[in-house]
Amino acid sequence: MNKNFYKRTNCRICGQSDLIKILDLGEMPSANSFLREDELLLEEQKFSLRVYFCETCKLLKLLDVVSPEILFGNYDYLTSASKPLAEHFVRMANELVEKFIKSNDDLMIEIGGNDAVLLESIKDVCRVLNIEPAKNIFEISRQKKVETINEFFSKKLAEKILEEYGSAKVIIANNVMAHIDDIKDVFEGIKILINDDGVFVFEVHWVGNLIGEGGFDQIYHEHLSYYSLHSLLNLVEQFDLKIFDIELVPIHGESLRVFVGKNFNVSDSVENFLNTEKELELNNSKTFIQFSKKVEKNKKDLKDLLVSLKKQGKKIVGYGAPAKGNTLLNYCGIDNTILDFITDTTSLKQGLYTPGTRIPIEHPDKIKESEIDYILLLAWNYADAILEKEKELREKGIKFIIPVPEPRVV
Ligand code: JHZ
Ligand code: ZN
Repeated sequence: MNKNFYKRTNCRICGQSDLIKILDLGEMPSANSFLREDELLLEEQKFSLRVYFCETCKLLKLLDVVSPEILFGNYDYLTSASKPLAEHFVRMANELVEKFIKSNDDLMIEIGGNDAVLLESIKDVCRVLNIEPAKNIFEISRQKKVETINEFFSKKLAEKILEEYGSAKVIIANNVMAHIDDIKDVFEGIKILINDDGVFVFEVHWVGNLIGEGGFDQIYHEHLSYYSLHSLLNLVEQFDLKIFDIELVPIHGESLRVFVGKNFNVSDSVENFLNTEKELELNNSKTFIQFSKKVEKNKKDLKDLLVSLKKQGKKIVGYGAPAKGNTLLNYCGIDNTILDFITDTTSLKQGLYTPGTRIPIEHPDKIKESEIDYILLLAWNYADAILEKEKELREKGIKFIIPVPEPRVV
């Protein structure tokens, strides 16, 4: 077996091997493997990006699994670089403290807490522990005086943590549940680490947004699973745990905030949300087949728009270099002949090039210094905040293009 990659043959929730192929986005490099200048002459490693649906447990997913060490061992994504996201996590931390933390000896653990934006904000209220596997990021978390373990979370690690720190009152996992192939091992670990009054709270992008108002560009190798409440119930019920509450939160388009515990009363929100998903037919493969047609049209319309603007001599740049942008750019064939550069607030990304399409990433000031006509908003999930922040550019006549779910010029 290739140690960088393996192809699953069955569903990671229910084991079914008879799966329906929904979409093929072709081969592309992993979305966060930004290139240094000296790497531009080297050939990039590319992996297939194909999406399948399981009729049995209703999970939409990838079967092409790139090794987590390649994807996350070194990671250029910093939570703190996106102000709206950082504010969202600080709010979440306070809400969780209010609801579940009773004493300053209680332990709050975050799985994949990145540069510790969330835990740092409440580190004086209770004991906190970040489990961050990226070698270049866990140090940032420690510098913020947040206790941090530089490992991937697993059942084995949960046993060690229990021994060393005791059980957790709250375990958080934001934007990481989609990334884990052996998701059952994670739930085994959660079960070990929380007591009867402990909660596991996670946020994960909602598949209803992926196929609806959001964009197909959320599909990339890091995102192995595209969860609905339907599929999550099928997963969680295997572990003597219960989803007792669920909310839809306006982050990354729309994400699910899911509350899991052992002995909590189940709120009406669970049944209500299940009904919402039934109305949207998220339990039906036909819905996803229709979505795949929408994706092809999105690609064609966006590429046609950009090519026609280039023919008119317009200068176009990108705004934000999110992981999802690299799915969009690679799948639509938008490279450095169309976008002159992309700006990004993440210091780690500035000076690098986008994987596959090799567009240079610059400091945000570069937009102000350049004569440009259009901005392709790759970080479309922060559209409201960015359009407000960049009022001056728009007043100068520069137009923004929101690329998904269909291109819009604003
Ligand atoms: P953003 C991340 O994906 C990473 P990405 C991860 N794979 C995941 O699961 C999803 O989230 C859900 C920049 N920016 O948050 C900062 C500006 O330049 O949409 C970021 O590089 N100016 C774990 O990477 C990028 O855009 C701005 O004003 O798709 C946004 O990345 C703002 C607000 C952001 O996630
Ligand atoms: Zn399944």
